[in-house]
Amino acid sequence: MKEKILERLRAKPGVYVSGEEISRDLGVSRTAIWKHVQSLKDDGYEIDSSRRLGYRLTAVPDRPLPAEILRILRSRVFGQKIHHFHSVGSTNLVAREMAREGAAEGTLAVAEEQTQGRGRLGREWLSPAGTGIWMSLILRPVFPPTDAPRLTLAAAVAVAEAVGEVAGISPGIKWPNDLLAGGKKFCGILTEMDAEMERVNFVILGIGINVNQLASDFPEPLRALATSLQEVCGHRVSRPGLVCRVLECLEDRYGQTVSGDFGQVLTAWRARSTTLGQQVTVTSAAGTIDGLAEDVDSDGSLLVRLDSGVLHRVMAGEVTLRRN
Ligand code: BTX
Repeated sequence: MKEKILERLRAKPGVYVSGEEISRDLGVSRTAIWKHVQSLKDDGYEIDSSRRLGYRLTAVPDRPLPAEILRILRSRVFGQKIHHFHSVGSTNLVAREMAREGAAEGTLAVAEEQTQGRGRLGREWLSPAGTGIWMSLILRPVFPPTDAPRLTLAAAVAVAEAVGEVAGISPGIKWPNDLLAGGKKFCGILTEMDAEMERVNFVILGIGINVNQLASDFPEPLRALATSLQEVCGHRVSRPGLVCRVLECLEDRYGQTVSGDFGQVLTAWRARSTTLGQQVTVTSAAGTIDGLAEDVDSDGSLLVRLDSGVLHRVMAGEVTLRRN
């Protein structure tokens, strides 16, 4: 009903629509309409109310609300079902619960704010209210668990493409999951899997994008490392618009990944990589290695040519560029 009322107001932007007319057309009481309008105002819609004239929509919030996303989303499956939260611990945890309860592939959890946003290896992901995109997508790929790292690469490519279109910048990808602009990180991807030996039950693809923060919004230690799209492109970026484009690009790249066309994803990933061809230090649970980041393999691992000439495969780790 709330969505239907919003559609009525949106059809006549800036013009009063009488409560009586909405009440008659939608078959609900005027009190019920008033309550839905209050709820829309809580979501950030600016609506003038007049006893005599009715309701008038004057501004739409830049929030990743289902109504704002679904009216422009052109995907087939991804994001067609959206759960929006004003504040949540972590969308990855919420999405995992939904997946366990049987939520369909493509279901999206998105939050205005995360109070316990997570990075890899238990690290923290700063997710303040109102400025970023903090979202998790449920995937149910039919492939062996060993293929799951491919999804991180596919997601990095998809987000880079979406950001490129929406913000007009050309982001780089730092292996395996950081998106960079101007040498600073604006997006991180956290891929978590629930699997048996041979079978993936589901994957939660968590994507965090700094969209409209200012440099001064980042706390001091992060300021040197992190940036936002607004900082890079010089203007605010529509969050619902970007969520849509990310979902659409993701659906395409995911399709390639699960249908034997991962080569196309790899080609796009290589073209955007800021890691390949660089002298790097890789730190992982197995220790630290130095060498040339030569390529990325079809399982998503990084191939590093050690100074000894041996080619070393890195499945997971932290890459820093070596300064000579
Ligand atoms: P990561 O482990 O590669 O990056 C985490 C590191 O990045 C932190 O230790 C910190 O140095 C830095 N960092 C923290 N917050 C930010 C930020 N907002 N911008 C730039 N740098 C930051 C990356 O992990 C994976 C992040 C995934 C986040 C999404 S948001 C939706 C979903 N829910 C959830 O809890 N996580 C994912």
